[in-house]
Parts: sequence; C-alpha cells; structure tokens
Amino acid sequence: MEDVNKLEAFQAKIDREEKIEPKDWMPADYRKHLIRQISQHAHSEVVGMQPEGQWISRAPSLRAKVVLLAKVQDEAGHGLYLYSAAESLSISRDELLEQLHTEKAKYSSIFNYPTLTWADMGAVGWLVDGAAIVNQVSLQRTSYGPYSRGMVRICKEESFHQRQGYEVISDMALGSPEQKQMAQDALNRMWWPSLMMFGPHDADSPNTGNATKWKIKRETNDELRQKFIDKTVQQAEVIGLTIPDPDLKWNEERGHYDFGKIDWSELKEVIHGCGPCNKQRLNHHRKAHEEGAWVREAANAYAQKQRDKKKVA
Ligand code: FAQ
Repeated sequence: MEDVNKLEAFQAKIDREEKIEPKDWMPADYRKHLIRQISQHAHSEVVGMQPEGQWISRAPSLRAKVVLLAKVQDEAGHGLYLYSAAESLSISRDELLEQLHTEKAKYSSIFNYPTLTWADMGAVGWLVDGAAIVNQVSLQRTSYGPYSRGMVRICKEESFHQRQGYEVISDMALGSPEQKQMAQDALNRMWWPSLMMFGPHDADSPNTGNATKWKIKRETNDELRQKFIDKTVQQAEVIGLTIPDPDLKWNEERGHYDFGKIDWSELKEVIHGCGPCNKQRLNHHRKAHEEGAWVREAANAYAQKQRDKKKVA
C-alpha cells in the first residue's frame, strides 16, 4: 500500500512538470531506465571523440586544428557531466565503464562509421551534432533534474559544434570541384546513419512507452527524426549539396518532408557490434582506460591524503 501511494505521488509530481531529484523516492524501473539512457549517452560522447580525434593532427590549418581540438575537449566534458548525472542514481563510474567494455551498455551507432576525409569533420559537426542537438533540446525538459540541467549546458556547447561542422562543409562545398565532391561524398555516407541516431521507428521502440509516461523522453524517435530532416534539407540546399534520398519531397499537406525507407537491418547490425568500426572503437577505449589506470590511482591517493589531513586537523 505504501509503495502504491509513493508511486502515485511520484507520477503526480512528474505530471505537474516538477523535476525528480536524486534523493526523491523513485520506482526501481525509472532508476534503471535512466541509468541505461544516461550512461549510453555518456558513452556516446566519449567514444564519439575518436572519429574526430583522428583528424586533430591532420587539420588543414592552425585555426581548424584549434577549433576541432576545443570541440573534442567539449565532448569529454559532456561525457563527464553525464557520468556524474548517472552516478547520482547510485551506480559507480567503474560499473558504468565495465558495462561499456563488456558490451552490456551501448553507445550511439553513428560512431562506428569511419571518418575518411576532412570533409567528414564537416559532416560530423553538421549532421551528427545537428541530430544530437535536436534530441538534446528536447531532453532539456526531461523529468530527472540532474539530466535536464546537464542538457541545458550541453546544448549551448553543441550549437557551437554544429556551426563548426557547417562552416567546414560549406567551405568544402563552395570550394573547388574536387572539394565539393568530397563534401557531397561525406554527406552521402553520413546521411542515413545520422537518421538512425534517433533510434528505431516508434512502433519498434520498446523503451518509448515508459520513457513517455515518465517524461524522460519528451518527443518520440520519429518526431525528432522528422524535425532534424526538415531543418537539414534547407541547410544542404544553401550550400548546393544534394541529400542522397530520391524519395525526399516536401509534403504540403503534412507540412514536413517525406523521405525514403531507412535500412533498419544496417542499424541492427551496427548496434550489435558488426558496424565498420565497432571493434576498433571499443578496443581503443579499453586500451586508453587501462593506460589511464595510474592517473586514477594517483588522483585517489591524493584525495585520500586530503581526507586524512582533514581528520588530523
Ligand atoms: N545507436 O527503445 P529504443 C552525440 C538502442 S550524443 C545505438 O528506441 P530509447 C554528441 C537503444 O539504446 C549521441 N543504440 O531506445 C556528439 C535500445 O537498446 P537498450 C547520443 C541505439 O532509449 C556529437 C534499443 O536500441 N545521444 O552524438 C540507437 O528509447 C559528435 C531500442 O531502442 C543520446 O544518447 C542508436 N542510434 O531511444 C559526440 C541521447 N537507437 O538500451 C561526439 C539520449 C536505439 O534497450 C561527436 N538517448 N538504440 O539495450 C536517447 O535519446 C535515446 O536513448 C535514443 C534511443 C533515442 C538514442
């Protein structure tokens, strides 16, 4: 009976648009759902540093290098905000990383594609950050306080990322015929994987039901995907690039673009470890984590020393 009352009070709080905070009572499934989503979001930010990190040493100018470096550092920061939000739900950072390394936890499918040319740095910022913002703007209103507040800050930085990418792709698209071809090729390769970032169709999305009831998700996978398409098509037109979808067409009645069929078998394969770079990305993360063990040990030893000092004083 007590739990039924608590559950009703919890749902009423959500329905009143009040945030749930770490010390509030919450059903175990809400906690589990949030840990899953927030940690996967954090892993995506951190693994997402790899495809861009590879280009820092190959950026075509000092300005481009500095800007890309700043962007990749921001992504590490986003990972940290998100890991902290997940930790506020009583799970340790070690457990979260263990789940990533044992492939129990996922990260966004998009980061399992290679970045082959400098134009891909444009496509990642323009499309991948562009898609991430559409999703994250919506998540600013998520019901869990620490996640919502983290999103507000992340969105501010993410808009800078999207502009960085659009600048790179615009410069290429409006440059020499060879550069324009590179920009078009990057768009051709990244377009469909970017649409897959929003997850399966609503009808095939097992987590959407609870996520909507608990206001973790404020818009569904399909609604967000449509928003992203509608705003990105015009951006491609401005710089003279063609979206690689022959079925893309403005639908006056719906007030949205109609678009072609997404290859869901490709998303399934990538999610289940068989994308072009899955093994490479995870192995790199595991290796970096092992090599960083001494830093964690040193930081813990230092923190312990400070605690001991306080005790004596
Ligand atoms: N990739 O029932 P649903 C970024 C999984 S941040 C991999 O629809 P849900 C910044 C899903 O987890 C990008 N797995 O799931 C940046 C679930 O499996 P599970 C990350 C996917 O949670 C830019 C299963 O399929 N953003 O890019 C994908 O309701 C540039 C069934 O799916 C976030 O994480 C996928 N694409 O909706 C960094 C935002 N789609 O967990 C560097 C927060 C689905 O039951 C460079 N997350 N799955 O084993 C979300 O909004 C949601 O979790 C969705 C999925 C929309 C991703």
